[in-house]
Amino acid sequence: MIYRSRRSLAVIAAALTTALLGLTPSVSTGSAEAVEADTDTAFAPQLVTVDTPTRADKQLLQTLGLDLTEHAGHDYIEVVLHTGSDAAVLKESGLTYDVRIGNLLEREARNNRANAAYAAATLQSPLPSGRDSYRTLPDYNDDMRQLANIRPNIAKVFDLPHPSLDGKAVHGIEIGANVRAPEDGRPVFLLMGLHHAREWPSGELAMEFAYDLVKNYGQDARITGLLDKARVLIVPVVNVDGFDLSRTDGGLVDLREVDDGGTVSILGTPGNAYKRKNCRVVDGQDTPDGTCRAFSATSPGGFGIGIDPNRNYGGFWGGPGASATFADPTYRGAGPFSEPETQNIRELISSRQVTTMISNHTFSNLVLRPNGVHPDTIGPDGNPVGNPPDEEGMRALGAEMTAANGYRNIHGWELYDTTGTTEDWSYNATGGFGFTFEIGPDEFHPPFPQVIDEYLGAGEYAGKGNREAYLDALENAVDTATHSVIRGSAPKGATLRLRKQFATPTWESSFTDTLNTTMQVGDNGRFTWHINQSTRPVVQEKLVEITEDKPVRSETYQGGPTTIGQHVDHPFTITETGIDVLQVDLDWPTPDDLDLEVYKKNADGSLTQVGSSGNFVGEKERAEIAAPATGDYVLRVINFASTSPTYDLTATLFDSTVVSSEEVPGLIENWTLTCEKGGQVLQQVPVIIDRGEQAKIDLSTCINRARNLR
Ligand code: 0X9
Ligand code: ZN
Repeated sequence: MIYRSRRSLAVIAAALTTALLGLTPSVSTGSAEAVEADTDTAFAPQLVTVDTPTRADKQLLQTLGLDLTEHAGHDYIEVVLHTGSDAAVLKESGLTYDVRIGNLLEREARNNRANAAYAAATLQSPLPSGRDSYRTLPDYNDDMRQLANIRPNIAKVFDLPHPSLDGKAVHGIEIGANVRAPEDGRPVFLLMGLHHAREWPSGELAMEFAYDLVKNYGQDARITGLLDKARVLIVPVVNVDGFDLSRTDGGLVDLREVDDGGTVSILGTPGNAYKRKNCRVVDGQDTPDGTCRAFSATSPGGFGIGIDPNRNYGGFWGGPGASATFADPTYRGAGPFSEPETQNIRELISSRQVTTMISNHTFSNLVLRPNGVHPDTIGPDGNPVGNPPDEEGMRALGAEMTAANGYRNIHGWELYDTTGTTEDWSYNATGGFGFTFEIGPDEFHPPFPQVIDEYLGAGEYAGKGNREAYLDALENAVDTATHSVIRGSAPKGATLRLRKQFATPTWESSFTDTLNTTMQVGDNGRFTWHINQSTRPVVQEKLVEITEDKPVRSETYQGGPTTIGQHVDHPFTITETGIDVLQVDLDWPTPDDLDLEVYKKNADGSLTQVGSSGNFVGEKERAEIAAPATGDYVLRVINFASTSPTYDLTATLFDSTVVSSEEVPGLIENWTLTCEKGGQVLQQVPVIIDRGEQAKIDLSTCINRARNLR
């Protein structure tokens, strides 16, 4: 699906509030006539997609004084129309646009109604926790404590090192067999939620996975086996300030629900339901606790305040796809890791051997893997960024996970360019595989039943869903083919430490990163330590390839008038093997609106969507399907809003040939392993190890010296 609706609805909520304040002198005494009269003429705030194929279009749009969202593609910009006069201004400009969400207020009110109805009708949901509604921040903290109380051998709560700017503690839960015993060299899987405040399901799914693991240890053989082999770290709420605001200081209330179909139409509360960022009010300054909530009352929806935690990580910080402007939704912050939220995750990952991690977000049904910028982008080292050296491995794991949740398995940059994201730092600094999950089809926090479906899977994914995808990721975390293992003998009770210090590149400079992890040697005097490779992906050698697409076959179909809302299917078959791209173009002469969807036909005749394009009024559509399999396809032309369209539909198969390639030489890096006893370093050795390798480490000097210590 095309991802475009990323602008905070909070802006809209706040604007609405202003508009509605005039309508609602007070809930109980408001004049019914006045309310109704105004409501009839009231403009429902909308989210629209404005077609801006040319620079001139973009510049024109920027002069109109409208609320442009930052989320824009090369040929469109999303805009919030707050009032009828906004809409009139846009219409008069001559720019064409497409209404994405016709009534934002009604949408939130509808969700609130659906949630209340579901919770009232449900005693126990099928989720591992049985919950039937979204958690609040205290709910998350209580749930983690409760899990640790119920099964203290399996679960333990930990504190992240930095409290939030508003002074709140940040907690996580560690789950594994014998979890309170000292570090014993098991690999770590990290699952996170709620970097972005409004993305509530991202925390719910992380927390449900915690319930699932804790409840099923000792019951379910697969989960028991995995928790014997690994430790799982779950931080369900990374951005505690933002989430708390979004969850409690926002939303819109449909008062017709409470006054029994009475006089008041709809009342919006000033709020932060769609806040994205953290609670930084002024760069570089902490503020008294509670400032964020107080301050946000004067800022539309809290939208302007804060730093985007998913642009503040150090890796390539300050590059494309992150804003340098404070009020922007993707504001990167004053410097790499300037925020407590990202410092917390940085220190967590730097102090453990996290071999696989997932950061949950909403929405778009995507599993995103590095890199965050297009491979052709010239990186800070002057070379094209290319694909990560582990492209194959991460793509394969992504494919496994998307077979479970039905999402699309793509690179981060295929959504849009980003820098300073969680996995672009963690993967390049540690080598541990990292993914962003964009959960759910089309809303930041949809009605709660959708959260259940996303976790347990629905339709053809029933019984799989993200639960299965997380288990796949956990399986990858323990798979020795995708990380490294060192083993040997060492003094019992000794502390082994792996340390690495290096310069992590930002877009324009670099900073010092330190990884420092430990384990304790058991009573048998042997150790097995599951670790990440010693050489960072970011400095590994790479092959930079310039490719050219050569058309192999092209078919054109012409279509005639259809009725609005109907579609025409064109069958298309691929017999050629090894095709790199199927490109489908849809063009038509009039400024109408046709959309395009591409399906692959399954053996049983059912269709699976493999591509779509539904962008702009009057703009031609293009869908690109990478590495299409042989078989039957359906090219569907949908009449979205056209009165008399004729169209040309062209399907072209391309082979990519490498026209030139250049080897960029790499570095080889080592871990420094120290063997420590009684606070003394008894031996220090460099460890050079690749992904998938296992090595025996000779620590006999440490053993001998430890003997002499006694
Ligand atoms: O923009 C983001 O931070 C993520 N989307 S969201 O709507 N949840 O805000 C996507 C990030 C994608 N890119 C990488 N993770 N590299
Ligand atoms: Zn997000």
